[in-house]
Amino acid sequence: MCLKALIFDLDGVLTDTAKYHYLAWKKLADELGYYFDEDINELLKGVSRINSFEIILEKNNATNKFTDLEKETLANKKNEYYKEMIEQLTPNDILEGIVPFINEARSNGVKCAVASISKNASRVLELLKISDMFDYIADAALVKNPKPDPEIFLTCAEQLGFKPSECVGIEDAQAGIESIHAAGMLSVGINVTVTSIMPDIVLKSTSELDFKQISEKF
Ligand code: B16
Ligand code: MG
Repeated sequence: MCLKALIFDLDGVLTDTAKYHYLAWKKLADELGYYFDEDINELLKGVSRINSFEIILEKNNATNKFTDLEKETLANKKNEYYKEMIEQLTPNDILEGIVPFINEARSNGVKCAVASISKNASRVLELLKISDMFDYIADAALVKNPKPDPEIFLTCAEQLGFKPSECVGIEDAQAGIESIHAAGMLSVGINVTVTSIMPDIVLKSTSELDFKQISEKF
């Protein structure tokens, strides 16, 4: 079996948008008088917007405080804060080692895709000026079952025309590693802090991404 595709998560793998997600949720939580800190933010990595808000409510014993419509309105408010913040992103915000790693993969005929459940993924990639490096970018709006379900990774493999066993998924979040394993792919974990399932390849940062090491692991 040889490696045909690399499927990247976005937030925490291609760039560090977690800090903007944190600041935007913090702003909303402060307005609502709710507690929110970096530890709770860790639990939101790779989790969809509405499920993230549910976690914040749960941590504040406020699960039944709002109707579904109110929850959606408040989560959208956080998204407006987030959208304003990410406009600061530039190619300097691409995480270390990502561009040479993708270039080496592409020059070896390996296809690349993005499997982010962020509905802002296209805008982020545009601001980083790396959209053209990917053969397929999943549309989060079409994903019915967010991570840890394998749907988004399976969709990427299918759209690229490869079997899951020919793909490697690269993730920074526990929910993402579970999603990759459920899809039947080899996983690379970047600084995964919450781990009930260990990634197949454990890295501390994107600067350790090594194309030869990953292809040899196949
Ligand atoms: P949005 P990923 C995820 O992106 C983030 O890790 C997570 O914190 C965020 O809640 C989610 O996207 C939804 O993002 O509100 O922009 O649609 O890690 O899958 O690239
Ligand atoms: Mg992520």
